[in-house]
Amino acid sequence: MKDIKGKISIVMPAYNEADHIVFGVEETIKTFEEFGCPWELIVIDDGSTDATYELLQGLTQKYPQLIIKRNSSNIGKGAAIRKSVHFITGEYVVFIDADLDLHPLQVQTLFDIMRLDNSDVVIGSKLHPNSVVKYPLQRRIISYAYYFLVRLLFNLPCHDTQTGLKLFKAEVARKVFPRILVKKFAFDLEILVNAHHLGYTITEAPIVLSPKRRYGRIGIDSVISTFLDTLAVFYRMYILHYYDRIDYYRSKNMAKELKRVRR
Ligand SMILES: Nc1nc2c(ncn2[C@@H]2O[C@H](COP(=O)(O)OP(=O)(O)OP(=O)(O)O)[C@@H](O)[C@H]2O)c(=O)[nH]1
Ligand SMILES: [Mg+2]
Repeated sequence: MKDIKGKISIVMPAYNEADHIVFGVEETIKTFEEFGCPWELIVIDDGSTDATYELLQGLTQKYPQLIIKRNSSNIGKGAAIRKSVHFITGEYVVFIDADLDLHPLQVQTLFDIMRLDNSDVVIGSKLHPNSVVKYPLQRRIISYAYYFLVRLLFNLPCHDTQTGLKLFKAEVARKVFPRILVKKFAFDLEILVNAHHLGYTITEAPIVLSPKRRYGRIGIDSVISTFLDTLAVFYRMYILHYYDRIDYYRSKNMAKELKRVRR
């Protein structure tokens, strides 16, 4: 990795990825070895019902820096990412999808942009003018519609919040991830809304996206839950001011819990 000093913690959420996980892990490791920087790879298997976990276990002997965490049941990508903050030990945090629709070589571009723009967060964006995105029309329409919704509701300095390749300075991740409440796909938005709210800078990077699956797995239920969760983030940010009073809410919950335990 050019001009970057410090360890990189790569967080790879995985759910029912038996077809892609071995290639995803090995290719990511190979890429970071070639970068020549210190790294750790944390794969979070989120209650997969296929062979994902067994395949991951098979890889741990070969790769000692590979850390596997497993949830006994599926808690959602957002909840899994939130959990990852407890395990990261690097100076930088990279999210990457296990299916490797976005090849890890592109992480170099994200680091270059972080350095040049002095950004705290750099996100891959399907809507960047230099991005190459081989995406079905239906997904493009959903992407644009979501961009307009986010633009209407939030004053974010980015267009596409949902791409599965993101780079954070670790101190930003440690500050922001524990604030996530969204368990499913709108967690990306919740992270960026909070990072922006806390004054961290966010820059977009071009990406090359080549989907492995002919038919995406994101169904109408995910679209609806993302829409509802997005409204919930808006409500918490601008009406409830939850994120500003997070410590107050947490201490209130703790007081309630103490009362319950003492009873
Ligand atoms: N931890 C966790 N990871 C998940 C969950 N659902 C999906 N993922 C992972 O999140 C990443 C993105 O999910 P995908 O299903 O590929 O979503 P997508 O890339 O938008 O859609 P596709 O076109 O189907 O690839 C992959 O690495 C998945 O394994 C989940 O419930 N929990
Ligand atoms: Mg994918």
